[in-house]
Amino acid sequence: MTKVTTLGQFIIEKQADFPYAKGELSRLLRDVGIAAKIVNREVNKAGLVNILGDTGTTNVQGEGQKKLDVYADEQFISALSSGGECCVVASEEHDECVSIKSEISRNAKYIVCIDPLDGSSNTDVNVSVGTIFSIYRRTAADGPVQLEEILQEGTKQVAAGYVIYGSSTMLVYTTGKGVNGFTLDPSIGEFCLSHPNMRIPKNGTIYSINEGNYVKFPQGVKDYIKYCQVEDKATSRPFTSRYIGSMAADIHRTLIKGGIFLYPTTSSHPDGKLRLMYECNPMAFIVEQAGGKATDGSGRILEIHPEHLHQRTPIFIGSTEMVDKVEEFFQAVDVAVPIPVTAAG
Ligand code: P6P
Repeated sequence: MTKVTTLGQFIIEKQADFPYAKGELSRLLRDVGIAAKIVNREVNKAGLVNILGDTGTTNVQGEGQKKLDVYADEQFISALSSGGECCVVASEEHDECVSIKSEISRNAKYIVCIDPLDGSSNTDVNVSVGTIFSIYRRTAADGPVQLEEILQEGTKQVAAGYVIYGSSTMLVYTTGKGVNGFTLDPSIGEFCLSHPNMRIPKNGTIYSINEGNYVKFPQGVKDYIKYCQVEDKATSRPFTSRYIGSMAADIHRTLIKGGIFLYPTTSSHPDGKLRLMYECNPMAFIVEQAGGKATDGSGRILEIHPEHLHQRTPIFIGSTEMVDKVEEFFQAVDVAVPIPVTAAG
């Protein structure tokens, strides 16, 4: 009979890893898990909502049916507010930070950056979507949270994780002591430890990029894509191309099977498309903790100094040897800016 370890049990068992946290971080991770279960229930019904039509339907509170990403945002903020450990939330769904005003959160020490439902447009076609979150500790002892307390480098994260709402729902997180994955068992409503101590393979044969943007990529990235497609048995090429268009799903596959996920700058997104604070930093923390690498083409994602909340960055993330290889191509040609591509391509 294998021992079932729930997320709650695991968090408490690992609490000893945090000298200063008197259960605060444990309670915060518990709150994230609660919201993830609530969002999972609605994501799984998304198809039904589309069948029933999304106007005129109301939820149990008699509210109009909400867009899923707005719903997810509300659920995570609500769970974090009632848990009492979070003082401010920086969410993709809000231009400004959301201060948590609940009385129970008066002395809260933690800041949460979150993409409540990343890739939400994929719910229309039943493709996996995800929640991505990053947790920082306040740098000031008390008083109103200042923006610079939120704009901390990724190396300062105390925890990071993602939820993937797919064929099964999983929560994967790190607190800087390795990466662990939990699968939701709907029969008991608990996330159960299913992927202890996750490690990403040092090398891989899957590259993941939206090749529809090929003509807009920097030359070095184009060169790398062509490198992946050359036949060479010694390096198991040509590699396989896999792109889901949902970051949590593409990174989850990369973490488990090895490979590389790339979202470079393009002429339409000169700073990259993906957000630093609540997509790239948490994923970089997780992948580095699992033995992989995450770079913006010239340096560690985690060492980027954030200038503003919704800042974007290019990202090359995954198996170390594959990220090293794309950096070679990228730096050989594109250290500065994308090179305008002539019609000849
Ligand atoms: P594109 C989803 O919209 C998202 O933010 C990430 O989840 C995903 O990796 C990326 O954008 C997909 O972007 O331009 O390929 O559709």
